[in-house]
Amino acid sequence: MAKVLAERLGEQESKMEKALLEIEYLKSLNSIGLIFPVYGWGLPLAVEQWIDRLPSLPVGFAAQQALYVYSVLTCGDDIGRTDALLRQRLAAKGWPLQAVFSVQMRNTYVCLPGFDTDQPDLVETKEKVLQERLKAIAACIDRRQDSTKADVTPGSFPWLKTYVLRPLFNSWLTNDRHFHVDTKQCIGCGRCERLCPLHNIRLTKENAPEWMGHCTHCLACYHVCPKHAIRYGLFTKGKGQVRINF
Ligand SMILES: Cc1cc2nc3c(=O)[nH]c(=O)nc-3n(C[C@H](O)[C@H](O)[C@@H](O)COP(=O)(O)O)c2cc1C
Ligand code: SF4
Ligand code: SF4
Repeated sequence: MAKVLAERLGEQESKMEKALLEIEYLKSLNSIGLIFPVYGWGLPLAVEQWIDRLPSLPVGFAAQQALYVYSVLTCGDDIGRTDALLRQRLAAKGWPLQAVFSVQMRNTYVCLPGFDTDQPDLVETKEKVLQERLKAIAACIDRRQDSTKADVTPGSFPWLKTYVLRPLFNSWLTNDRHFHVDTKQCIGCGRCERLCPLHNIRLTKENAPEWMGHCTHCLACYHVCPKHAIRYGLFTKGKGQVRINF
């Protein structure tokens, strides 16, 4: 997603973990896009931590630089009030946020009853809509427009989801305590270990994954396993996987 948008806009793509922005570097930029998935109707833990490490902008800096900050939030269904959480977190650092867009993509969340990967026809529909939506978003960004309420999909009961359900979701489910591996299925290929963005998995002497307690719950390990051997408690029984190019 970030790559596609960067290409359309003629901008440079950078992974969040590598882009801890220094004030001096910011002086050379006039627009910054933050592109990340919505987890539990809010920001992924790793994104919250990244924002907290950003430099605080001096008063007047953003206006002086005419800095345009936008965000594209990817989701399976809806974002609740993630846009408000993001705006508030950036504002605490003196950062502006002129535009927030949400886009629906394939759903990766499978760890609760009733949540599963999308059926192929839904994936296809989402993909078609996405292409058109990206064109419209790129045009707005190109014109450095402010977004409107219509640019995000809060879904039903957004306040309840973000401010009541999200804290419960985070304290019970945003961790790796419930991950385990079906050792009869696991072939010890190490794909889960290599793909984990937080290096939170290591292979034991028996070549099975072991989780080390600092997880952002992206589920990349679950989806990338070629043997579908990774489980999250009992909730992933019979659930699908999305294809990950790796
Ligand atoms: C832990 C987790 C929580 C999620 N929470 C939401 C959510 O609150 N709303 C939503 O529409 N999609 C949710 N999703 C789905 C993803 O946002 C969506 O499939 C997509 O943005 C994933 O992108 P990624 O492959 O870059 O992680 C969640 C996915 C995960 C793994
Ligand atoms: S790959 Fe697995 S262990 Fe690593 S952060 Fe994502 S969910 Fe957690
Ligand atoms: S990706 Fe699957 S098969 Fe490979 S080591 Fe991890 S759990 Fe085992």
